Amino acid sequence: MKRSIIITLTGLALLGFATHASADNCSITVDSDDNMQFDTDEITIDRSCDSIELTLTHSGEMPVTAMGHNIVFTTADDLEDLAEDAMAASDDDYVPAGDDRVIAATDLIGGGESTTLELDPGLFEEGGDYRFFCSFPGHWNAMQGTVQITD
Ligand SMILES: [Cu+2]
Repeated sequence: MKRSIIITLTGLALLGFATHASADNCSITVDSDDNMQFDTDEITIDRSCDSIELTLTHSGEMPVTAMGHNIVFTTADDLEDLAEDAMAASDDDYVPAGDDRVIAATDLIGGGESTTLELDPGLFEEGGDYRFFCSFPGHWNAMQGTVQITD
């Protein structure tokens, strides 16, 4: 029963994307799973949006302590060092507090959970080279992607 409700909601969401293509640039959903994967390797930041509603879902079943996922935005240059340093920030859900290499980050979630971040597109400069990744220890190599900037 629960599954059929989820499928119905997904169908409505797809319908929404088809009929309101432009407005949906300001609302992004990325899924993650128990196989340490995001369902996309690219996130588009449309700078014409006042705000971007970024939702991360976790369609797996494993708890946050074993298969936690988040989305952290940073520059391509900072990605590797930040990802390494983030592993030590266990008290802050693996997002180092006050670290200016972190442009924005969602909460850390486990299986069956979701979280939404109101993202300011003005944080991303035109022509900048940005990446997103999961900062849970050991995940960044498999869970990362590029950021496309549009106006
Ligand atoms: Cu992860």
